[in-house]
Amino acid sequence: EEQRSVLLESAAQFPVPHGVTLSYGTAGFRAEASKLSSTLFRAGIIAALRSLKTGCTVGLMITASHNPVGDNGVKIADPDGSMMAQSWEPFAEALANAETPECLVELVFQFVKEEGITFGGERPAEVLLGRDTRPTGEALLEVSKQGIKAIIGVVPLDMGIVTTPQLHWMVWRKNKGLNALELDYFMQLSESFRCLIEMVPEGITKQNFDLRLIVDGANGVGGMKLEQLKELLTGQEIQVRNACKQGLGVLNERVGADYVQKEKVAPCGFGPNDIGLRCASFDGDADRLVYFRISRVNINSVDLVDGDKILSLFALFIKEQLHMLNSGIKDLKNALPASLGIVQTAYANGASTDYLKQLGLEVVFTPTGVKYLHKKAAEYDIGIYFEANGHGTILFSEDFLSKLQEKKNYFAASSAGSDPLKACLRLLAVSSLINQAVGDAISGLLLVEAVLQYMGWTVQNWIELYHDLPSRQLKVKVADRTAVITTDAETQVLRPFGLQEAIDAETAKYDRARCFIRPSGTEDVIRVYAEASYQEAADSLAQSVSQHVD
Ligand code: NG1
Ligand code: ZN
Repeated sequence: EEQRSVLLESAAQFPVPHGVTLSYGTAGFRAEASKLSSTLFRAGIIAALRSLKTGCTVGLMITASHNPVGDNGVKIADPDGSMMAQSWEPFAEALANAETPECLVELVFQFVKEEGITFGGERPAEVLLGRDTRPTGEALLEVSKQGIKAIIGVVPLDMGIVTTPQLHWMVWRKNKGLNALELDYFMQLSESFRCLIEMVPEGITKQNFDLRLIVDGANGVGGMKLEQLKELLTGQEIQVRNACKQGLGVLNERVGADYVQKEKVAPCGFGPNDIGLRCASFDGDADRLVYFRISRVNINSVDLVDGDKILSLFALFIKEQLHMLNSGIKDLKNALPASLGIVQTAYANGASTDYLKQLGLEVVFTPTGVKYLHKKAAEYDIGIYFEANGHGTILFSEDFLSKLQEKKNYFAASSAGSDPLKACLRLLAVSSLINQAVGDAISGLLLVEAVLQYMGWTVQNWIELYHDLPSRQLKVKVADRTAVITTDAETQVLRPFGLQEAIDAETAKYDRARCFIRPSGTEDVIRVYAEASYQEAADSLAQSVSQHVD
């Protein structure tokens, strides 16, 4: 009864705005910030209930990632640091859209009953809150706290301004009973990075490996944090631009990974003086990373190194370490076989998929959205997943990590300095450098740098791994995006009837072409993707398919 009145009273303070229906999409709830108070209050409730249900710490991150500064949003992290279980999304959506405090209370009580959740149990329940640098973040965070506190027995813990991956990492660590402060994050990253750099083969460090790297922080939280972490790194020359300094530049405005990847142009603050240098770009909450190089041919455009190529670099390195680990082992019982899986979406450039398959790797596809990729990657001993837009990471199974640890001890005792030992150490360092909870631009960047040094590669070498097929992405505004239903990892349209046949007919007009459409999970649009052997073909295929969608 007390619970009921607390909820009624606090919910009344945050009425839902008229005419706004929210869905918990690929990235949680997202909208124009002024419309989000009731949503953030309710997200607080959802997170609190999730914590009660799981008996663990969960996370609530306030960000709209690469979207304009006027937008904001919220997503909930589960105890293992991954996205909130999909089975809770319908409840989250219903709660966010409940029109009155009474409806809200009914929904909560009904759900709590179904899920067998008890209020104010003995287990301490806690929600870690974080936000990006958006000016609306602080007020929205306060509102979320109200929502959390409206559930008796749950406490909010404000982690302040953090990157999305930092918050997910903190949740994951906390539930493992490990130190989970920002400093712990920085220490873990810098130490594992140092370990990888120390094991770069002799000859390479002595060569003229160009240590210079320029990073575009998207005027967001990532650049700010990298500036701090940089102080702990040795032998790395990182220059951060668009680092979110007061009054200098707007978040995500003509900067950031999304802009660079989609427009294939240099972000603000980069110019002719940077020609030939290795550059990288984060998105607004630092969970996406792309690399690029200012084009020598056309100063306004860039040679892009997207998520697919980062994935390929990582896959190559991991494969090589696994090979090294098992090569020269005479006694089979000392071998450590590992399943290695590569996870992509339909947006992956076809040339990257061909390349990975040529390496003999197992490549699988899931629908767009981190939650799908992450889940699939977790099925392997080592699963590497990336979206073309630069979101991805490498997951190591607990079981494989403990075997690796055993091997390391064994080799350290029997064959110090051997290749298998080095491979063990490198793989262990990668597993602690790369974020196990979610894609992380900062840790991804350090791994790229370490692998490039290990290979002794320039950006040019990396770019030449394979040549991207020309592609085009368009979006079409439609009255109801849910009218489009897809299957087969979003590569085939089921509804409306006849649309897939039309896409097939258009695609057949071009050589080596591929095309698919899907409803966006974050915007009210249908996205169209086309790929072909030359740019004009990709453009015109995307164009004509867009007309069928309209
Ligand atoms: P939607 O709007 O569902 O396409 C976009 C990205 C996803 C993912 C989410 C979350 C593309 C084509 N889509 O989703 O990959 O990153 O945002 O931020 O880039
Ligand atoms: Zn993001």
